[in-house]
Amino acid sequence: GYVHVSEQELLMDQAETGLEEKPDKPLALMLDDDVAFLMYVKEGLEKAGWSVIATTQAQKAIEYFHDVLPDCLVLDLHVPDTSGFEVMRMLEQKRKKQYIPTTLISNDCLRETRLSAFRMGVDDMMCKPLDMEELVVRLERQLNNKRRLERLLFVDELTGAYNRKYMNELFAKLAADLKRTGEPFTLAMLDLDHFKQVNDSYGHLIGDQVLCGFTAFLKEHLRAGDCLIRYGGEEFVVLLPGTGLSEAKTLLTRLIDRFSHVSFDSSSGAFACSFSAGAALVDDAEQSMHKWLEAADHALYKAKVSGRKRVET
Ligand code: GH3
Ligand code: MG
Ligand code: MG
Ligand code: MG
Repeated sequence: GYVHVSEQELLMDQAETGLEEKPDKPLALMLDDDVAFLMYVKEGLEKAGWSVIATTQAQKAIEYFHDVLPDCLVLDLHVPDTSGFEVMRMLEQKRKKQYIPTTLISNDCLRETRLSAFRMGVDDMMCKPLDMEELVVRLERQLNNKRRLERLLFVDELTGAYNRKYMNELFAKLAADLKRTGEPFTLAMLDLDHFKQVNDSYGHLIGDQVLCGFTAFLKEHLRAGDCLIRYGGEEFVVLLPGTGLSEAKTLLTRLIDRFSHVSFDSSSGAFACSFSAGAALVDDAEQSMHKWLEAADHALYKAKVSGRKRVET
């Protein structure tokens, strides 16, 4: 089911992937020992629509970084007892896993400084006195690149649902939340019923349209914090934070019912599809994601053998 998506379509799709729905402002984490300068930049960025966490202490910057995971880092090269480089070194492991564009701001813009900065892996560098407008433009460019990269990494091309790579990341985060708060969440596996027959009767292109329509339907009906993942061909996983098993079952039953009213077009007339679901309660942070996927898959199997178009736990 490979479909070529043009650049234009990809841009249009941005509006529909959860990544872009995020209404909250982009977050910059800034370190500079010059308080007046720090405040000046913070205010400038905030005016341009950013949230800014600003600190004069390198140690604090590192703590905040782990707590909030900013969209970008703005580091002063010269801070007492340490340097922007040192902070980057300390965050190296984390920066390897996530793309957090880092801008270095320096008093000197000597060739040697610039070379070391870019050799260290900074993404951008600016000099003092700072051109505020230029910083904003540069950070926006970085943010766009970051969003674009995340889309390429985490979003399924055909449907616009998240992919398994994203599921791994999100599951780890939810498991960490569970460990901290003790609040379980639900993992459900959804599978279109007799989807092979859709392909066989109407062709693969119509099959693809059903997959896209199914995704659009689910996105419309899931709640803001819920996450939809295309797990495989016509199999989807939904992660439902803060949702227990009986609530999830109610939700999925309602979705199954509503989806039966969605109709798809084909050259031989309109048709409807159904899906089945299996849900598992994730209530033990020590267990691997694999175990919960297996549990949900087992429940899904029960739903299939007991007649489809239903949810089991
Ligand atoms: P069941 O109710 O038991 O789930 O039956 P099923 O026919 O849905 O299940 P089966 O696993 O036999 O078939 C899944 C089909 O999904 C087979 C495969 O060709 C189709 N499929 C997988 N990925 C895509 C895709 O990207 N596009 C299209 N059109 N079809 C796909
Ligand atoms: Mg300084
Ligand atoms: Mg199926
Ligand atoms: Mg299947």
